[in-house]
Parts: sequence; C-alpha cells; structure tokens
Amino acid sequence: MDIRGAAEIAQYASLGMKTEAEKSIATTPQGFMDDMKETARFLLITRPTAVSLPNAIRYILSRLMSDNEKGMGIEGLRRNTISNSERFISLSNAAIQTIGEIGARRIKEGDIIMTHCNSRCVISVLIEAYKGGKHFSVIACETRPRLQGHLTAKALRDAGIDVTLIVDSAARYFLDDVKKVVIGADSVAANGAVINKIGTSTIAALAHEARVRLMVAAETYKFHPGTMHGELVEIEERDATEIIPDMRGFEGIRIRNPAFDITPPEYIDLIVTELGIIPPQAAVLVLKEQYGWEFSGKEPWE
Ligand code: RUB
Repeated sequence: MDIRGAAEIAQYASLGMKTEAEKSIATTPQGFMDDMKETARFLLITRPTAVSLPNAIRYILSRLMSDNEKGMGIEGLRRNTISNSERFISLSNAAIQTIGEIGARRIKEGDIIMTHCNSRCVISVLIEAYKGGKHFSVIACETRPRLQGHLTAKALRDAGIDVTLIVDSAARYFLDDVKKVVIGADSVAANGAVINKIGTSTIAALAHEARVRLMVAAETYKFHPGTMHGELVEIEERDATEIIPDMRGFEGIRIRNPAFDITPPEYIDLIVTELGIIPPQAAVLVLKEQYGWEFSGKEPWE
C-alpha cells in the first residue's frame, strides 16, 4: 500500500520493468526475455484488481516480443525496453492531465461534488476546474478502512479548493445538496461497469436514487481486455486487521474486507478518458479499438 491508486501502480510496474532491463545480467536475447517475463509475473501478483498493472506490463512485453522476433540483439532489446517503460509512464501522466482538462469542462460554477477514495484522475479534474476559475466545493468520503479520503481532502485543501471530509455512511445525508459524484477506476469492464474502491457502488446507487449524476475519470489503460470474453475482475480481499487492528474481544467473529466493488453501468452517466467522453456502454468500443477483435487472452508473460 506504499504504492496505491491504479495509475501509480501501473507507473511503478513500468519502473520495475525498466529496472530489471537495466540490471539483467543475461547474455543472450532468450535469457533477457526470460528475465523480463519472470519480473512481469512477480509484479502481476502484487495487486489483482487494478488492470492498469497487467496493461502496463503488456504494453512493454508485447513490444519486447516483437523486437525479439525481428532478431534484435540483447543491447537493442534492453534499450527498447527501457524506452518503452519510460514511454508508458509519460503517456500515463499525459492521459491524467488530458482527463483533467476534459473533465474540468463538466464542472460548473457553484457545483457541490462528492468523491470517494483517492484518485489522481479525479484530483486532476478538480484542480483543472479550479485553475479555470470555477468556484465549487468538494465533499470527500473518508473511505474506510484505509482512509484514502484524508489524502484527497488534504490534496484539495493544498490546491486551494473548498473541501469537507465526511464519514462514508453520511454520503446519503449530503447527496441532496450534491450536483455530481466524480470517482476514479481500477478497472472498467467491457459492459461499462466500473470497479473502484469499496463503497463506490453504494454511493452510486444512492446517487442514482437521489438523481445525482455520476462521472468516472479513467485512462484507457484501465479498460479490462479480459472482460471482452467474459473474464471477471478479481476483487482483492485484504487483511481483517485493517478493520479491527486488535482482534482481542472479536474472537469467533468472521471479518471480511473486500477492497473494491462493482458499479453497474446503469448508475454511470459518463466516463472521461484521455480520448474524450464516452457513455459507459461504449467501453467495449474502446477495448476493441485498443486490442482488436482478435484479442485471444494469450498473454505475453505466459
Ligand atoms: C484506490 C482507488 C482509486 C483508483 C483510481 O484504491 O480505488 O479510486 O485506483 O485512482 P487503493 P487513480 O488505495 O486501494 O489502491 O485515478 O489514481 O488511478
């Protein structure tokens, strides 16, 4: 959890691949490929839900495999892997900035905006709107059990934005005044469902009932290719001690701690990506454009 948030996870995975490419002591192209694939498999098991992680690794490894097929020597493979890792990180930063600029157009003067957890994309939207001279305020849900809402509230305060911190269970109490809910994503499924921090789907259902619009801010590398052929997104379940740090007195009680949940597309009005704004139902088109109709599910690290 030192590295958290789907964008950050993807960027550090790229950095991990770059470090391995720099340090690999392989002496043959095949040895180098084996080292890179082993590092990929090691990185992949660190967090299961954010698809940005396998997508970042796929970006780097698929290019490496095609360079290798062309008969490139080991130093060429090393150089290209380093530059592809760096390119992924700069594309990611550029996407977050573009999403900020596009999403900011949807923030209106006087809006009250609710957010949940801590998303770089959401913060980018809010900061761009603020820099554009709009006056609005934000309600940040604290996000039990890891309290990432504190990070959001502090970042917005530091940027000069009016922010109020509330407990997650107070969301409905405030939704009558809220104009928009804005959230990030760990994965976007082909049917437009969005996987994000636990509690997001509760807020989305409440927002739907209160007729409050919900906007998702997500880069296209958070779209999950496996869901095109029916794969389900694995929901990370974390340690019970995140909820009850001292288990004394709780013996015999099962404690469950899923870290993410699934918001159905019916509760989502729009998704802001770096390519533009789409309705959730268009998620499959983004995936088909990125991966083609031929995506087989065979992965470069297998
Ligand atoms: C973070 C979380 C964020 C998304 C999007 O969960 O759910 O909303 O990852 O963030 P955790 P970003 O703290 O468990 O990683 O826009 O920064 O990618």
